[in-house]
Amino acid sequence: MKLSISIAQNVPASAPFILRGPYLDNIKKAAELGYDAVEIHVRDPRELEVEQILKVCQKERITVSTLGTGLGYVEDKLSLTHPNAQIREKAAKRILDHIEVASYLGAGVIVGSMRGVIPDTGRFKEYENYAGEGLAVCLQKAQKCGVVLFLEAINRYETNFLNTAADTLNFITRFNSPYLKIHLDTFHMNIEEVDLAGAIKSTGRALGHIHFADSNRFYPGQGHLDFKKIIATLKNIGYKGYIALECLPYPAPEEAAAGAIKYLKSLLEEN
Ligand code: LER
Ligand code: MN
Repeated sequence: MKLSISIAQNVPASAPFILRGPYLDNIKKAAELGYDAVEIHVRDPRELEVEQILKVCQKERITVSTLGTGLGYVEDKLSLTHPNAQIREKAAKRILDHIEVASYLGAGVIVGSMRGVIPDTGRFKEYENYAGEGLAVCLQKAQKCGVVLFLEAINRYETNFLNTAADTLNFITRFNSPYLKIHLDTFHMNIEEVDLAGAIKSTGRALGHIHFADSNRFYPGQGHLDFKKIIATLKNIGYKGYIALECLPYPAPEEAAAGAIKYLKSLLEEN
């Protein structure tokens, strides 16, 4: 399993991304620390210097595992379940832009917070269908571009839609596409799942991406999650995707980046 680290530019301290600042500098830093890949979080992917990123990645022998779309929700309030159809359309258009850029970078695209929150639970099905329609549009382009979409299960304090592995598994079956996979995040799982290992096992081959953060969203080893067991379970289901570190930058970005890889490499070797 390969290790990826989240990088972002101009985000608040409370955002769960480790390395912050210019993307090119952080790609170099991630490579120096021994990461196989970076996960780029960007509000609008058209702002990325794609050629420069590819050049640095090639030179540093590192890849871009994934593009995160969530800043489009946090900063621009775009979502696939917004009551306003024009905003739903803009959200899908933003994800399409991510897919376009991801196809150049050889990356996958995360749909996490961008699915939004269902505002009127009395009309849950209607809003669920809006998300389905938006995702279908994105999936069509993803298939054409050879980009895999990762739909993330997110805890109840951030959204009321797709909180668990079971919810997400159930939702994606309607698409029956190898280009739409489940994305788990150990921080959210710790809040939602009865049994973390059981939830991972239940996703099986449908699992495409996983975020690692400890129970407190600090880097793995700084809380009380059993990463030894989590890694053993991922191995057990034959997981071949990335483990991407999406954690708070505490005690400091570089310390978290270095501490996480040291801890996880030891567990990966021992398992
Ligand atoms: C995104 O990957 C995620 O996990 C959300 O909690 C972001 O706030
Ligand atoms: Mn996540």
